[in-house]
Amino acid sequence: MSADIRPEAWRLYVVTDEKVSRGRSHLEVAEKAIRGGADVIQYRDKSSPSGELYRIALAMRKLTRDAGIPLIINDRLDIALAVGADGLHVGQDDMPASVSRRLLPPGMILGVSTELPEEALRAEKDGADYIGVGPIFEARGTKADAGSPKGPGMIAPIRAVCRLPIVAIGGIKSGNARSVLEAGADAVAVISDIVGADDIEQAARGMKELLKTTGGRRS
Ligand code: TZP
Ligand code: MG
Repeated sequence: MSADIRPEAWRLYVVTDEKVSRGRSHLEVAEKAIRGGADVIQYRDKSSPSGELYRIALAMRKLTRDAGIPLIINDRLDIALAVGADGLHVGQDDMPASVSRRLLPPGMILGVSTELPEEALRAEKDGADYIGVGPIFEARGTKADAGSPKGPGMIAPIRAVCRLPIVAIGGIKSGNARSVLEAGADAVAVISDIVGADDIEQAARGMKELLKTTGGRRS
């Protein structure tokens, strides 16, 4: 039986980032995170030239397909299409979600980063399949332009207007992940706490266990 790759089934969403991976490649990070139980991998690469992005994304595609895990590409619709990724994730300053939706083949997942209820509402109208909500906690090390953290309390007003799965992001660690699910998120997206850990696999496994035993909206 093939794995359920829909956003509704996600709990642990790991986003790759070579700035905090201490010399480990996107591929190595993803491989270890998957072994530790990541439900979905986002390839997020703000620095490689397009040819390199394509080659890495292709390798990530093979890795995630073999593992039965969905692959989401950050920002780059062309790369997502070129490697047959499962989805694309865009922010408020990227190609508009409505345009991305129109260009993506049916069935491809579209995720949109939001901070405000109006943005979440708009993302849902534009055809998003899930929304990223954050920054919940401090995230400047991995997102230079991250707004100030708003705390888990930012989730409820978004939950109230939007039925899409919510993936909370920004400074999420094992010590605060529970509060995020309890505030109404369906899943957590993590960069530093897993990608920057001494033992990536173990960090992912610890977070996954914790999420499994925390009552969120869908438990
Ligand atoms: N969007 C909002 S915060 C953030 C992104 C991509 C970075 C989250 O990284 P970390 O290290 O898990 O705080
Ligand atoms: Mg973006």
